[in-house]
Formats: sequence, C-alpha cells, structure tokens
Amino acid sequence: MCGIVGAVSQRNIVPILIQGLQRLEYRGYDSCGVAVHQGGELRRARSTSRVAELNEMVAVDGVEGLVGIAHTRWATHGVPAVHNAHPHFSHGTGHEAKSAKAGRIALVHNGIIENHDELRADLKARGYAFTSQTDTEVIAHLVDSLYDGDLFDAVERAIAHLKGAYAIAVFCRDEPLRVIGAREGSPLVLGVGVGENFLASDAMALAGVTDQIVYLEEGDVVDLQQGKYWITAKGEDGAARSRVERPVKTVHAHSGAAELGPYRHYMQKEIFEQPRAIGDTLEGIEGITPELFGDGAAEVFANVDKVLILACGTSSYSGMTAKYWLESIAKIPAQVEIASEYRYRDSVPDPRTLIVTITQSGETADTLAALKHARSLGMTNTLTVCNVSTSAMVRECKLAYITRAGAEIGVASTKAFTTQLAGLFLLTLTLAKTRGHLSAEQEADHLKAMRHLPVALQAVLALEPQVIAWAEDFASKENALFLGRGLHYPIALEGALKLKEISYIHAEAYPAGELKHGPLALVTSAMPVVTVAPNDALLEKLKSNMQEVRARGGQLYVFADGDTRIESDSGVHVIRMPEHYGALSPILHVVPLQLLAYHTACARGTDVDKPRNLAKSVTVE
Ligand code: HGA
Repeated sequence: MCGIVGAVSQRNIVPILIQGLQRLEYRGYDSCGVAVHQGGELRRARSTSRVAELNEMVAVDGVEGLVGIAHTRWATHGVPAVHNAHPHFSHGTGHEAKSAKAGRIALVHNGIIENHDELRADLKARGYAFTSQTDTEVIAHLVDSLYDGDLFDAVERAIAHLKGAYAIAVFCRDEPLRVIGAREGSPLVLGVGVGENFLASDAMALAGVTDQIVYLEEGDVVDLQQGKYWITAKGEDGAARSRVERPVKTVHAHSGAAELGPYRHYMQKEIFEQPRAIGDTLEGIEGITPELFGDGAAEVFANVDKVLILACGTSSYSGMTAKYWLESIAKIPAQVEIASEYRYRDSVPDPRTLIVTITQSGETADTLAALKHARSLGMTNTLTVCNVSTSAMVRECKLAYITRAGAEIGVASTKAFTTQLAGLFLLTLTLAKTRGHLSAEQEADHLKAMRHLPVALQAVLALEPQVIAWAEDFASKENALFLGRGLHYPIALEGALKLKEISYIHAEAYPAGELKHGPLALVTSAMPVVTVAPNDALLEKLKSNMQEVRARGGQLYVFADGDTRIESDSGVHVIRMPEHYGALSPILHVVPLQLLAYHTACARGTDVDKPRNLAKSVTVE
C-alpha cells in the first residue's frame, strides 16, 4: 500500500526520502515520486518504475532540498501512471503568481477521500485545473484554496471538508521550511531528529535516521519545522482543535531490507523461517497464564463468555482455525467475521464478548474500523494477535499477543499466518484453563507439542523436492480445487488463497462434504484436487469424498499424515507428512501448501514477492 516519507532538515533530504521509500517498498506499489522545495519553487520527479529508477532520476535532474515529501503509490483512484503518481501539486486560480506551472502546494496521501467527486466539482467551478484522476489531487487544491499565508491553518481547515481516510504530508512554495502532516484512518508517525523532523507511514522507513517516534493519533495535525514541531488534536464532540503533547517513544525499527541469503524470493525465505518464527513466538512460555496477553487479562477473560474474531484475508483463515480450537478445547462459542463485512452490517452485540482482531501489520484499515465498530456497540474487551508491537491495533486493544515472525516482506503471508496460529492456540489454552477445561496433564501435553513445533516444521520443509515435482504439474493448469474437513478446511482455504495470489491460477477451497452440493460439477481429468488429509476423526469421510473425485476422473494431490493409510495410485498422488500432529496439525499442514503455491508461481514466472494488483499492509478500505 501507499507509503509516505517527509522531512524538514538542515541538509539535503532527498537521499533520506529515497531510502525511506525503499524501506516501504515491501508494502507493494505501482508508482513513486518525490517533491522538494528548491530555488523558491516546487520540484518533483515521478516514475511508474521502481524507487531505484526514481533515485537515478533525481540524481540526473539535480533534485535536492532541505524540505520534501515522497511517496510510493498503490492506486485506488486512477490508473497507475506518472500523471496520477504522487506528489500532487495544486494548479489553479491565479494564486501561482511566481510560477503558474509548478503550483503552490505539494501533497502526498495514503487513503481514500470518499467525497472527492463533490470536492472536485466545487474546486473546478472555482477555476482549479485537474491533471490526474486521483482523489488525492482534490486535497492539494483544497489546501491551496484555503491557504492564506499559514499552511498549518489551511490544512486544519481542509481536513474538516474531507470524508474518508487519509494520512497526508504537505508543503508549500511560500513557506520553505515547513511540512504539515495529518492523519485520520491511515497510519502516520512523526520522527523527531536533532534540528530536523520527519514523517513516515511506518517507523521502519526512518530506521537509521531517528529512533524517536511519535505515533500520531486519529485526527492529529502536526507542524514540522527544522528544530521544533507541534501537534493539534481534534476536539471531542465538536469542540475546537487544541495543542496536545504526544509521547515520544524510542523504537528500534528494523530497516526491513532483510537479506535474501540463499533464497530466490522473500516468500521462500519466509516459508523457511517458520521454525525460527514459531520458536521465537513461543519463547519463554513455561505455563499457560492470562498474563501472556498483557496486564489485566485475567479480569477480561473472566468477563467474557463468547469470542468474536475480526480479520481479513489470510488472518481470517487463522481466525477460522481458532474457532475450531476454541469451541472444541476451550468450550467457548466463537464466531469469525470478515472485518469489511462486520463493520457495515447490523449485528447483535453482547458486552460479554471477547473481540479478537488478527492482523499482521496492525494497520489493516478494515480490521481497525471493525474493532472501532465493535467498541461502539459496547464490546470493550478487546485483544489482538498482531506482528507489530508499535502498530495502531496494538495501541487500540486492551490485550495483545505479539507474534515474533519478524518483518514479512513477501506480499503473500506465510510466517505471519503460522505464528498467528501459535498465538491463537495459546489463547485457546488460556481460555480453556480459565474456564476449567484444561487439566494440568493436558496443559503439559499441549506445551510439549508446541515446543516440538520448530523441529516438526523443519521435517515438513524437507518435503520441498516432492512438492516441486507437483508444482510442475500445476504450472500448466488454470483451475484447482482444495478440500479439507474440520480444522483443515481453513487450511484448504489458505492453500487456495496462496495459489491464486501468486500464481494467478483460479483456486477454490471447499469443506470436502460440500463437494457433491455443487463443485463436483467442475471435476474433470484437467482439474487437480488438493486434499488435506490428516489422520483425524474425519479421515474416513474425507476418503469417501476423494472417491467421488476419482470416480469423475479428477486428479488427487493428497497431503496425508505419517499414519494415514492412503496410497499413491493412478490419479492419486500422495505426499506423506512425517508425523501426525494432533490439534496443532493446521500449523504443519499449511506449509506444503505454501510451498506448492510458491513453486507453481516460480514455474509460471510470476513476480512472487509482489503479485500483480496486491499490496502488503492494506491501509485503505
Ligand atoms: N487514493 C490514492 C491513494 C491510494 C492509497 O492510499 N493506496 O494505499 C490514490 O489512488 O492515489
């Protein structure tokens, strides 16, 4: 998703802006740009290529300055093209006495302005000329139209007209040493330096520049100058805006520019990091106690008797897996909702619900909005399973389980998913214990199985050569079906999602019992059917479903457990997992599905780490 970097300094900030963009590249983008205040004018460079090319452009064109903003764009409004790339300049109505061409206001934006049509019509009527199809350009013109010598004031007044979500960074030709930032619904941090200050979508963009970070809150506007900054917050219930102090935190952000090492792609590296990621996520856990989720967890858990999980994409599948665990092990009713649906539908709230949000980045716009919606309905017992301890989601929830997957660069989530599952299993055990459904012996057995996970994952990763052989078959297909039952139905969903995301093969997952209610009509000899077949209570039922596929000529690709008696045969391909993993089986069974998607995508030559049309932290609705 879009990334923002901005700076006011006493040195040329272009290298810092470019470096910041490079650190945000992993989020996914289709174009990029930078603008500076130079020689009394606004100057910019924009490209639909990589940030590396932008870097060459600014070097060739001699773009430099003490003040500037930069952006990686993931298009929501208007095609990916140079004229739609940010920064946008205001062009308009005679304000530009100095240079009609360059404009007066430069602005970058992350988010979506929902009333952009209305604002555009109004601004056009007042003489503003638009050069892009973006919703962003209206904000540049709007700020220009309200500018009366004080950019901070103009931005404060402009945001009062905006509906939707935004993080913006703005500077003005007529105030050379000032950048203004504002946020509502999209992330933005302030980096405090010595004699210089910065803005960024994520503290990671400022790694090595400053570790002094202020997390701006919803509705904040910040004024950055060389040696000072201040922030105003929106007033409650229509009260006027007022100055606020926000805590400055020392944040040791990783640069994110992790080395690939021996791997071809970040996704492959991240698949192979799972033993380490799970080990780190579970490190130091000696016993099951509410405090694993933060102070006050015991009280929260005592006050709930159902669970509502809110998440999107892959995280929703870890949530679905957790639902099976929560109901069977902790005996607590659990429901999973896609965040973007929940936030807009009428539902029946119950204050004795534990709201569990799951998000890798902690900045997922839909999940944050769903959390706020749940709270507005009176459900204030909130917990997140999240990979970024400094994220908005962790700050917003009462309780948190921070997974220690480390920075995930590949857009298709892998290690974030399995570490979420580990965190959710711990939550299950904790609720089971607090509700009297976990004996000391069961606790010890589960902990032993969890400690075994890194070793078990290593053994599963060793299956890679067998999966590569299957991937060669899959590379020529355009459709695939994935089947699972019970706990492994969400794993089938995740396997299908991985395949479609990165190889662009149309893949669908079904609970295997549903096959005869429709999808069986699709099965022919050209249809590979991937089956997740652990040796659990549903195995015999699953075997019948597999017969139904074979009887129609479908090609079965079965991931079976060590002790599952399913043999390879004509039209039945079997990869045998080294062991049977009991309740933790989903964490192991998803790994060969990740590898299958990865190697199929490689065989098809797609851009594995940056699949088309997709982005990492999904900070827009
Ligand atoms: N709506 C803007 C910004 C999009 C965005 O924030 N993506 O993550 C545009 O389309 O340019």
